[in-house]
Amino acid sequence: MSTAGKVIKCKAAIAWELKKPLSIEEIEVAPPKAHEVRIKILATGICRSDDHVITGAFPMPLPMVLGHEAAGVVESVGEGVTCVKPGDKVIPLFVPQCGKCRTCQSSRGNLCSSNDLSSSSGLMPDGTSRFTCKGKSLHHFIGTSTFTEYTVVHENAVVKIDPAAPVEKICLIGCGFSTGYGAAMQTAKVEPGSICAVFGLGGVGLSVVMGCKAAGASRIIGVDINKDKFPKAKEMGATECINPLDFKKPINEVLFDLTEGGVDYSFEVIGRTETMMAALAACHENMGTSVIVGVPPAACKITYDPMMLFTGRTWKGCIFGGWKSKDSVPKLVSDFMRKKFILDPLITHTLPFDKINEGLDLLRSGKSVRTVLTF
Ligand code: COD
Ligand code: ZN
Ligand code: ZN
Repeated sequence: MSTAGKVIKCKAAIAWELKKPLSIEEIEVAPPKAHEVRIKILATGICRSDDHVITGAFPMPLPMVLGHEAAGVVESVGEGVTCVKPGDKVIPLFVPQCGKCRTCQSSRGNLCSSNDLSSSSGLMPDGTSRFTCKGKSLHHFIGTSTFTEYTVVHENAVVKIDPAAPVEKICLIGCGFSTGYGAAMQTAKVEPGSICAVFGLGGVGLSVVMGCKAAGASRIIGVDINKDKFPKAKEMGATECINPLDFKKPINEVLFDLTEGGVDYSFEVIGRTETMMAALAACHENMGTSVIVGVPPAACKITYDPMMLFTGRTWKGCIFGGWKSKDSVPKLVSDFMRKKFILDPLITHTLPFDKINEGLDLLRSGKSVRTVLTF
């Protein structure tokens, strides 16, 4: 019996309060309105940003259905939707692509103005929610909400992918992998022969390493205070790894010496102001570019000597690797299917959806790179 046009009752993980485990409960998911799409989620990764909402570091209105890195299949579509149809395999996009705003119209940017990252309203673009639980309305998370068996997204925030793609792997293209890989390939546009340094070798940092390698970098220096991260980083393409705790000198000076004048590209993939500064200082004073990938802690400021930039360094940041989401996600999935890159080393744990709190604990303890939940 078709569920189209009807309310669907299903299981979802709800964040009712800060710093509490997510609660798995039955929710009601309303049918998609015009230009919206209801998706049956098949696999979702747990990303650091989901946990940032639970800890309060990424302030969002609660209660909320978190999750934003997923793959699924279209269950039904609202009036006027032409980009996908029921049965299509899709990835929800937390950075949408409306195709009409100033950013979408430019060839340079990717942060479509219809995103809900900046506004954090926790609602669909029309200002309402499609989720209820026990008579209470639940918020959506950055236009996606994937910690649920069914979700509703705007048509600008979903894209069709290869039906043969394995959902439990390519769900990472919805956030973590693309964020890191794109920082190197799309934002920095690393050139063949470049010397790169990657600060932070978590899942996103490893994806930066893969991007540097795919771009043909000659040296990829991994930097992490946890040496247990080194073997995997080397497996993914790091040519050498260093631990700042092993040196008396600041790590930017160590990198300066190792590269006779600084790296061509550095990436901060930790989310700390000290390492953002060190990554900038570690790049060549004239030709170096430093990219901020780690989310900066709220309300933190950096004071720096403008001479650092005056001599020619470039300092930039990116969201979702700088990729225009609708244009790039299907291509990244095709690249994965053609074995241009691998995702297996990033997926250390696969758990059933019910064990989501276990997955969050693995993330907090540093035991996992990525946990993927299957439904
Ligand atoms: N020096 C060197 N390494 C350090 C230091 C330090 N001072 N402190 C911590 N580290 C290492 C840790 O040992 C760890 O290996 C690594 O840094 C951080 O890794 P994780 O596993 O905590 O983080 P990731 O790889 O999952 O990445 C998360 C980011 C920290 C990059 C986080 O900010 C993020 O997810 N950014 C994505 C940006 C984005 O676009 N977000 C929007 C939607 S998610
Ligand atoms: Zn994420
Ligand atoms: Zn747009």
